[in-house]
Amino acid sequence: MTIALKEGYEPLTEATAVQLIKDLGYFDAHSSLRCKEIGDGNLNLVFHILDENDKGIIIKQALPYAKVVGESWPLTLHRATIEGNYLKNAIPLVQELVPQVQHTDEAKALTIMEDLSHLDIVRTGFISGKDYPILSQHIGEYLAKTLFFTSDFGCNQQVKKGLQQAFSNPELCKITEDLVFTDPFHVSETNDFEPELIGTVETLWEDDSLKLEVAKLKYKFLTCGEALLHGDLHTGSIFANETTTKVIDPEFAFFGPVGFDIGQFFANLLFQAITRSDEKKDIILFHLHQVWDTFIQTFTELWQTASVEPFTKTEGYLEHVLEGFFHDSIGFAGCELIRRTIGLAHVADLDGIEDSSRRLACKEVAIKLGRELILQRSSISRTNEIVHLLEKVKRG
Ligand code: SR1
Repeated sequence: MTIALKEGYEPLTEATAVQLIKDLGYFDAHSSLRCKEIGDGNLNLVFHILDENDKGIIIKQALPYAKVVGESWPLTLHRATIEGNYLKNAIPLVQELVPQVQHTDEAKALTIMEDLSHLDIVRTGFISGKDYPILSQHIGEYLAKTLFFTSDFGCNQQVKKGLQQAFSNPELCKITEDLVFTDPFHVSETNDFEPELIGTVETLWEDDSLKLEVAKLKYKFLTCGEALLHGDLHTGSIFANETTTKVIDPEFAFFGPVGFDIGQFFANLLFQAITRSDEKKDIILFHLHQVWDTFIQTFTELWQTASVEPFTKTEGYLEHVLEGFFHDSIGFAGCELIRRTIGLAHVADLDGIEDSSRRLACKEVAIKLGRELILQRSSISRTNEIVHLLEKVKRG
């Protein structure tokens, strides 16, 4: 199928990206620029442009289809506008944790932003054994601030309703509804797993108690507009080094359940906890505890100092809200573990393991841990219980 392109939209090439950036005046017309398309995500083109002095800039452009599948899966260009608006306007107090946006163009579906190539993609760094000591503190603060200030606890009711309209994102939500919550739990063309896993996968498909809990989580994702989510907060959406963290790619942003962003981050840490040797996984478990501790500490401070909701003064309400967020996070983490293992859009943490018996063993653990997290989410109240479950599942 050939996609009809909208007027004013043309997918960039390395040559036209250079011309565009010169036309916009970011570099001298006579500079000699180098440009490379570096997009390794599932959806977009990403051009990295450098001048003679290695001053760089990034152009990200949405394609009118999902790159991971091809033109047979058309996809709205409006996601570039959602991403630009999220980065520019919707995240008070986390400016230092996102890339600085220089320019957006709705018709061309592009966002021009600060060059982050001095940082690593966290997933890639983790796989190579690197650590980012401040990552979980930064992400805990990022989660608490973005989610608090766009929730009814920290955002004026009229403002929030307006933001909900501006961040209506039905096509991207549908991707998550299908790929995270529906397809992996049913026979579906989008599923993708090694034949050796069929026994474990069929057990999931036949597990009605699990399906009931996934249905509840999906319903929450569909209906619960608690706060403005990033919507795709895995470790491939985060750049970092020792001191700096930058969250990228918020094109899935919409008003949804707070636990979804937290759960996606939990799950993507857990892929590392599953695949690393015992000696090397402690730092990942530290991040698991630290992100939740920082989230509740920062969220609590904001609750006490920046609330717009009179009931936040009522004893027991904060604890009730945080407990709900935690249980949801655990359930959503379980869904993310399963979908990245047997659905569309896998993670390199698992797929990159060359030894096939180790790879399959890790995938079995990811599926089984995902199942346990979904089923047991309401009785888990601390992050170290997640670790205990992981150990139990690993023991078999
Ligand atoms: C068709 S898009 C597949 C996945 O890529 C994105 O990063 C999201 O995680 C989405 O589910």
